Amino acid sequence: MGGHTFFYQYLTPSGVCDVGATHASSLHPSIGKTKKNEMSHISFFFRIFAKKNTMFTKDIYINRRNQLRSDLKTERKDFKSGLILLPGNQDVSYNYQKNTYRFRQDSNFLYFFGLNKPNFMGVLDLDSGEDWLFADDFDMDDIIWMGDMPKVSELGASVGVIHTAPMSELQNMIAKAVDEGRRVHFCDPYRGKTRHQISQLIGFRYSSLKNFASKKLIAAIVKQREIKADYEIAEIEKACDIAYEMHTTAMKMAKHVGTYEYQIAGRVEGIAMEHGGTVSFPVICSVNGQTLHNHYHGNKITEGRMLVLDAGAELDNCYSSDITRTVPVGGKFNDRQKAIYEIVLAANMKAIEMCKPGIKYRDVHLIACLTIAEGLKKLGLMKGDMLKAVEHGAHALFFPHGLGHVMGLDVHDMENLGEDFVGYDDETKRAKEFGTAYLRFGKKLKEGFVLTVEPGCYFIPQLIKQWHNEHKFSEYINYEEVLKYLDFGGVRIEDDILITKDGCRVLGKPVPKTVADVEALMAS
Ligand SMILES: [Mn+2]
Repeated sequence: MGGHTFFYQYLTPSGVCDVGATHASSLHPSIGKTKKNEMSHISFFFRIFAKKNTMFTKDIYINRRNQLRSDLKTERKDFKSGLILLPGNQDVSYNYQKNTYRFRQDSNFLYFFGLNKPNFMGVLDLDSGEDWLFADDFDMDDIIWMGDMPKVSELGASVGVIHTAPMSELQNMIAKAVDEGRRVHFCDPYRGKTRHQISQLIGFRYSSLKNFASKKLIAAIVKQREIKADYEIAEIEKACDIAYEMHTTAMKMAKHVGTYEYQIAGRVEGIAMEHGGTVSFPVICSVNGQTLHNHYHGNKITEGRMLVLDAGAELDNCYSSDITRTVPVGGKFNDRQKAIYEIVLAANMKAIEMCKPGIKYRDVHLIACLTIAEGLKKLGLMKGDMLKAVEHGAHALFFPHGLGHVMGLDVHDMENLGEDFVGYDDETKRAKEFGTAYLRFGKKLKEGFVLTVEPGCYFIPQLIKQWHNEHKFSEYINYEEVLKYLDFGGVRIEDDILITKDGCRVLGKPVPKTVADVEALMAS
């Protein structure tokens, strides 16, 4: 295996000729339908097997850049002049320099410049209104190892950028701007290489760079990216349909006692890759679902356990999905499993029912918490006034995370810009209580938001024992009963939804989630 092998897949053999075709597929009639059960098999297969495309038409990128520039220029005095720096990602080494991880483009760069290749830098000039792309053309060595790449000028033209130049000239442009007293605006980078690159270019110290990052730029980007256009929703829905295949395949495999988790995880990841992309985050596949992000896949699945699979697809253009299902190993829920599962399912469905523009997602989260608490009270695991229990955070023993997050080009969309800039605003501040403090997104919903709804119920032995020893919330928690569930594991049920004009709809082909539907699929 050569060091450059991973690179091949990012070079479209037809180069820029692919550009634009996606737009046609986005006109498919599945767009605009409001009920998930209207989703026909025909549209599902159309989306799954439609020709894969990497980019939108160049007008989309031109408009996105112009919108960002004009939003900032009209609303912000300090953006009347200067440069906006939008760095693309570089390759990252795995175990030695030339053996790199699969390349992942920066999502801001992808959103505004569309090119899914390493070593590009985008600049928006606020004074001249020009857009610039800086990158180096391939030399013969690059061509021998990695194949040909269209000229940077051709790639620029494919996304509506007329001004392109070698990377070395970026330094001159920045130096000139700094000399003229014009500001260079950027978002705080999350990768060391990019942090180093920007520090060098502007002349700030690496360690203090974040103090100079622009919060106003971040706010403007969030405002633009959080509302998904129809053609973006079509892409996200393709990713959801791939997740349908991943999850239903895993469910059928989980019927077979004695299978190893890694066999299921491997198949699931393979399905994502079969569709030209990859997984949107490392697969969570475990019979120890009480560990929220369990990436250990070495267990044999056994009767009496439940398998949590939290997995989604990322398309070749990086739009993603994120779905979770929990199924009984062997294919039949026992009574105890069914009881806990039904509580989480009720929370999932009630939350989805509530989602519409104008409602705060934190309120939806709290209703999901209440649904879980009331269900557990019926089972004898909690006691007392459940409204007060949720207010005080007692439910967090069982549901210690947030209800969901926004999703798009990133599975946790724009999280690199800072979770609080994305999920909270002046009106809704992050809560401080254990559990609700982990809610990534709490602000008011708007039409065009895409987010996950993922309640769960977990029995984390260490946490239960700690709270029990401290007699924590003993007025709300019946520890004697809870201690009988230390061997249970956890249940999470997650769907991806789009906020519509007056409600919401679940994206993608519905993955079975009622007890009857899950058992029927596992028996098939
Ligand atoms: Mn999620």
